[in-house]
Amino acid sequence: MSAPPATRAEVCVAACAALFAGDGEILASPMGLIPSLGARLARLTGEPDLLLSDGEAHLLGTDGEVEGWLPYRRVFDVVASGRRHVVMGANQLDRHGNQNISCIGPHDRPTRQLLGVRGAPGNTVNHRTSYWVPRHSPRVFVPAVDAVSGVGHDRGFHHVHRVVTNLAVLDFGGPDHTMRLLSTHPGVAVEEVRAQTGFELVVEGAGVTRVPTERELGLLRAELDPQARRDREVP
Ligand code: F8G
Repeated sequence: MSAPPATRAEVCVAACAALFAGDGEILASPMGLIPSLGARLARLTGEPDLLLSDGEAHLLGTDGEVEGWLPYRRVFDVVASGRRHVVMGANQLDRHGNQNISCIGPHDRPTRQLLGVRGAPGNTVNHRTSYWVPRHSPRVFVPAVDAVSGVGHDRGFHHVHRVVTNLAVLDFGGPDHTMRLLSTHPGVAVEEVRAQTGFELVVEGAGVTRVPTERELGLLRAELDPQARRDREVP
């Protein structure tokens, strides 16, 4: 008997795993559950050399065994070396890939104080950066961010790779490295993505996001997330 079809959360995990395709032996730094499951799935499938951190002081295998020592201060050396791929969250993102996790409203009198820029500027100028957005909406995808935390393509020479959301996968292959729709998840219409994006999106040539294979679904359901926590993040 074949397994139940992939859920939206599982499509998102596989899309996050695909972010790391071709990365080789670098440090994966996924923020949040779905990107973390994606990184571990990538390591178990196409990217066996990917280094996974517990976010504190150790490198871990996919089943949690300690493989190495990576204290917090050393993370900065890895960032500077460029051998890292971070998947960050975003309160706001614009079409150039500028990200805001700092504040909402004017910088001198914000209506909401958020996380602060954190490691975002250093990440975006030093190494590959992707974003995970669990609720694709015009509140997140804005014409201009209120503060720049992660630096976009219009502000420097670097690589903002892709954005994975609950609806779609996007990259920066539009004119002048602007945001482009790569694929919509199965069951999502291009028009829905357009309606949930607060700026004009390049949509020509967009396909449908790959559905995880039976092997990937097996790993995800039996080993990586047997309690299906993924379904709570993306219903
Ligand atoms: C809004 C909006 C919006 C939110 N428009 N309003 C309102 C209008 C909302 C709520 C309120 C709060 C290298 C490295 C680092 C390090 C080192 C090493 C990093 C340097 C490690 C430590 C460090 C950065 C990593 C992330 C962020 C992960 C998420 C969050 C989120 C949600 C950010 C998306 N658009 N938005 N509001 N960090 N987190 O109505 O109002 O504001 O809203 O890499 O750190 O320092 O550097 O954020 O927001 O990647 O992804 O989930 O704060 O939870 O609660 O929704 O309800 O209070 O009225 P949140 P939320 P109210 S790399």
